[in-house]
Amino acid sequence: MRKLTPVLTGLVSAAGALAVAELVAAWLNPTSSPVLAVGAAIIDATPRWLKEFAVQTFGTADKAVLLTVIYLSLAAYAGALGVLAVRRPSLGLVGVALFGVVGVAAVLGRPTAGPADVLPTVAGTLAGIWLLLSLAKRARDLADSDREFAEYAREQGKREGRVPGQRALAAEHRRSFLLLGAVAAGALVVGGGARLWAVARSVGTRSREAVRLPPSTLPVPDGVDLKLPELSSFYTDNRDFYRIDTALSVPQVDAATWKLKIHGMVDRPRTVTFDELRAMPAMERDITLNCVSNEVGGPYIGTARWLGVSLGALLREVGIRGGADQVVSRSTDGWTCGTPVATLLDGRDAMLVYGMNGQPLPIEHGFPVRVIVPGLYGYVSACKWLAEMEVTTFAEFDAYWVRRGWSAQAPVKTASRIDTPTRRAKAGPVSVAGVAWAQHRGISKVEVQVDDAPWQEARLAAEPSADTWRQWVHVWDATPGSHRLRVRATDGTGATQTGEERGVVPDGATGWHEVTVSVE
Ligand SMILES: Nc1nc2c(c(=O)[nH]1)N[C@H]1C(S)=C(S)[C@@H](COP(=O)(O)O)O[C@H]1N2
Ligand SMILES: [Mo]
Repeated sequence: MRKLTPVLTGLVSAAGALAVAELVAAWLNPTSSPVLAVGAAIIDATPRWLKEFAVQTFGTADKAVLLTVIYLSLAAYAGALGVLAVRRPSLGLVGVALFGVVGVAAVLGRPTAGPADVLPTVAGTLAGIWLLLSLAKRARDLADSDREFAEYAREQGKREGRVPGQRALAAEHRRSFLLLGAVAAGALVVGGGARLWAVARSVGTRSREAVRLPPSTLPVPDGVDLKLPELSSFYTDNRDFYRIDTALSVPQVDAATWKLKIHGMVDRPRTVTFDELRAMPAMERDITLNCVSNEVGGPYIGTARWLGVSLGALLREVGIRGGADQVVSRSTDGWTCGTPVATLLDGRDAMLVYGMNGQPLPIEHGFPVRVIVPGLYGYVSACKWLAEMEVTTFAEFDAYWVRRGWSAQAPVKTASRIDTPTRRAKAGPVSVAGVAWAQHRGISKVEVQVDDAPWQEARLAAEPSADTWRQWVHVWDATPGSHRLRVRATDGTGATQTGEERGVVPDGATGWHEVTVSVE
């Protein structure tokens, strides 16, 4: 145990440093936490293949995995620093300072950083230096005493532990462990408390609680939900709606001070406040949103009732100049996406959204305002925590994911998914059911194939508009044994979903979803 003291010294000092940094960050600005800033910098620097690997391997837990890796690396570094500091305090000091420099660089590298954002890292670094130097001195003194006692015992020819004073030294060791434990526990309470406090008093949470929405005026469409067990419901609950973004800490925006700046190649640049947006004619639509990173059969898709205003109307008001072909949306945390002007103005229900399924837009889904454009993947349209729209050209600007190798143009591809059965079924009639989507073109047909038999047409639920997914069901007379089920959809233009298998890069996966079912 005594041998571990230097390592523990490093670990405990780092925990104390992080706790102080989190506390100052919670009080100042939660996104200025050094760990989150380092994580955000790593996310932005991640090459496409690694991002793909992360999303495919960890799904929406990719952020938790990243934070775990950061904490584990920090722990390894801190443990090594502890060993170093017990031998050479000056090296320990340099090591903590280096940690501080990396933290400050990461924090300042954030697109929204201000000079005050370095304070949490600086405070944490100072606390870390103080803790490491004082705890390491204590550890060194104890180790020195251990050595002296051992030497003395050897000289006197006495057995270890029989030297006068060694009992007191053992007590001293115990006190030292207690001290380390106390600092660690204090760090846990301070750091964890700071995080909870930051979330509870977060600007976004409080601001969102103050938003009142009018009741829905759009009737729930008839016959869109077959209400079959295991089949995705037509509307996706907000808490079940997939979440994909680069934000390690969710941006906290106050609706009261929120502004949308519309500028660039426009005749009448304009700034819109939340109150002004709420005063515009409201528009409510059921629209399906999906992610380009969704594999065939994957979960990154959902349908919600969105409340907001017409984006097309607003863009007509500001007057888009000739030659402009791209609208770049930028979020408060600096993420960007580029949407074709032609798509935004072709009459489809492109929206600035502030309500989702009857509730103010959830913070994770972009509070207070986001964009929704039916028929486009999220990464080229659905900017959350919207701050700015700049009218420009595709030649002039590459948005966040385009710079990382994804297509600038990304209309959604016609696709379909089998929700049930997944693995097993009982012989006899079995409802094979799922969803199909081709937003803004609509779904005209869904077919199911069992093994190598001819494709059979499924029964379609109602479709309120071409902008949502469509449920389907096919009753299959299942016979014992293992069977392969496949699905394919045909969109509103009459084009059938391709069976050619391609990955998600650069503009969305293709191929037929298939499941193998064992029937008993
Ligand atoms: N600010 C911001 N908006 C963003 C993103 C992001 O990383 N940052 N990701 C986009 C992507 S890739 C998708 S698929 C949708 C997902 O929206 P959701 O999380 O509400 O489902 O948001 C889009 N809007
Ligand atoms: Mo996405």
